[in-house]
Amino acid sequence: MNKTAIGITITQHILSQQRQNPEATGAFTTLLSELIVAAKVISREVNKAGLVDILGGTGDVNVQNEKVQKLDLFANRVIVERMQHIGQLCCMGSEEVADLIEIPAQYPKGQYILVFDPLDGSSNIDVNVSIGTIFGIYKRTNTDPQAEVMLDEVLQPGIRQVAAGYFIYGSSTLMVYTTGGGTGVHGFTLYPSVGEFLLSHENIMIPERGKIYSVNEGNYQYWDKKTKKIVEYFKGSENSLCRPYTARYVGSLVADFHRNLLKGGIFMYPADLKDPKKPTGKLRLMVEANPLAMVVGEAGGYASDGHGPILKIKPSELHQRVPLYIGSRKDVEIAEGLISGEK
Ligand code: FBP
Repeated sequence: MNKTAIGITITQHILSQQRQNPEATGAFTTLLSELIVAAKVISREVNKAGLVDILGGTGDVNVQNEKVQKLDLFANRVIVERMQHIGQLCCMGSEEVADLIEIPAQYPKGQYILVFDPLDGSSNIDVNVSIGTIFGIYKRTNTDPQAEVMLDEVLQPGIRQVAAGYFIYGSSTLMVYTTGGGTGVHGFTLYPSVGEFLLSHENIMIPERGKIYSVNEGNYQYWDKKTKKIVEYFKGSENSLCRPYTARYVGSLVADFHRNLLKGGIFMYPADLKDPKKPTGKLRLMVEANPLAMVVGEAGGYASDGHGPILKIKPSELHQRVPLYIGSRKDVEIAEGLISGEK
């Protein structure tokens, strides 16, 4: 790909990927390009969050029974408003909205399904810690574009995603995405004065084994024996490193995941008994685990619920939660082995 005076832009990159796919119609390019516009708007708002009345909560709780932050709502609204009119989607699913988001009748519909977490790490918004947007894209299973979208069409296993990725709003704004199938995982950094995402991390591959473990040990007492054994494995010396892994935990999934993607390591949000109503952990399968599982898989890593691949789970509901072990393949396989008792 020809490098221009400012480097390789995300649009250039998406178009070059499109040219490699003979069936491509440009629909996917339009979809991704509009999502990027939404992320730029969110990034601008996040960057000035401390200056305007956008910090703090709305006083409402969302479908997850969690406090809604003002920026959550803003991000959700921006994505829905940007994406609903492009004519490439048949519906959307958001962490912030209980049911499927339909495409208003006045707009044309398309063959893609977008699921997203508009602002991940919302508990970190007020304290200026990196937060992000996570997304996964599927194709409809029903070939009749006019047919009404049924929830079951959206509840596809993560392996069916045609693309996935995330934006991080941190020291700089970054986009990382993949279209799978060996096309690789690529990172782009927003160049503020140009307002364009430029290729900064090409073909990201995660180290096979890491030196970092990320988990909220504050939940230790709510874990079962096997889960405690996993964390003790990484923080002890009887492991592949013969010394403790380094503990790092930001509390924003995108930030913890991204660090480990570049440096190697394992992020864990195990099942816990903290909230008997949520025995399967905190993180959402469709809008958090699946997109990151596609990214890490394409980068040579692995994502498991402790018993098997996240990407193979058939979702039973839109806001289903799963235990998540994700990152360097050998580290996640260790965790899986300790849970299944093979280790
Ligand atoms: P949301 O902010 O999108 O609800 O995401 C959940 C999350 O904030 C993740 O980003 C993070 O990994 C996790 O929850 C932190 O949970 P805890 O505070 O229990 O460690």
